[in-house]
Amino acid sequence: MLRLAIQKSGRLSEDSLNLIRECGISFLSASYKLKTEATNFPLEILYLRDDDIPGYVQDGVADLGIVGQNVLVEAGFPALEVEGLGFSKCRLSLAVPRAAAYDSVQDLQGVNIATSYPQILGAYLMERGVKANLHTISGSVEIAPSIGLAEAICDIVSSGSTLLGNGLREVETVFRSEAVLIANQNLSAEKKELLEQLQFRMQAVRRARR
Ligand code: PRT
Ligand code: ZN
Repeated sequence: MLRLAIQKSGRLSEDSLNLIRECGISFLSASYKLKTEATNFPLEILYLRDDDIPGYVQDGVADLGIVGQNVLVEAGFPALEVEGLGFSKCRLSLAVPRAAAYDSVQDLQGVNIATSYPQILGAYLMERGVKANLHTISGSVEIAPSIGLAEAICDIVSSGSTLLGNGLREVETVFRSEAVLIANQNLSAEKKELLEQLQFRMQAVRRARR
């Protein structure tokens, strides 16, 4: 039996559940339950915080997971990725106050930047020879400049309306992300076979949607 970890409640949850259902896999889902077993495929679904999914799959507590590439790479396990799923597309971007002068990423030298993605942002800045002061905060990153915590931020953007609403302007795309299927790297032969069946169905669903 394969164990698949998906986000319990959030932006990935509905599309993750829909994808599994469209693969022809049936299961009962009650909102208070933290796991459920499929009735017509050897699959158990675990409902977790998205941040916990990469670590659980790395450790083999779950065999598979569906998570944003941003969370996967930030957690330090990019090698777990099996394939992109095409939903929850977004980008991790740097933004500064609308009126601030900005020409290039070099302008961030020595600047205080608030973010929930210190690993991805740190690597991006280091590649460009920029030394900034990263302040790691777990949420509401967009208010940091207006409360004097930082001169710039780096956060997830999709429509851009949150940046706009907080008087910020997007200046660099640091990372592009979508939901990805991830798998433990030491699956048994039987589990690998089941993963292949599942991937085959997922690819058929995606082809049919196009
Ligand atoms: O509770 P849990 O820890 O499981 O969930 P979470 O709150 O950490 O994550 P959640 O549900 O917000 O997002 C899950 C994943 O969805 C993210 O890791 C991304 O891969 C993806 N995703 C896609 C997004 C967005 N779009 C998005 N717009 N994640 C967050 N946002 C936020 C962003 O942080 C910002 O505050 O939405 C705001 C910006 O949106 P726009 O449309 O105003 O630009
Ligand atoms: Zn989270």
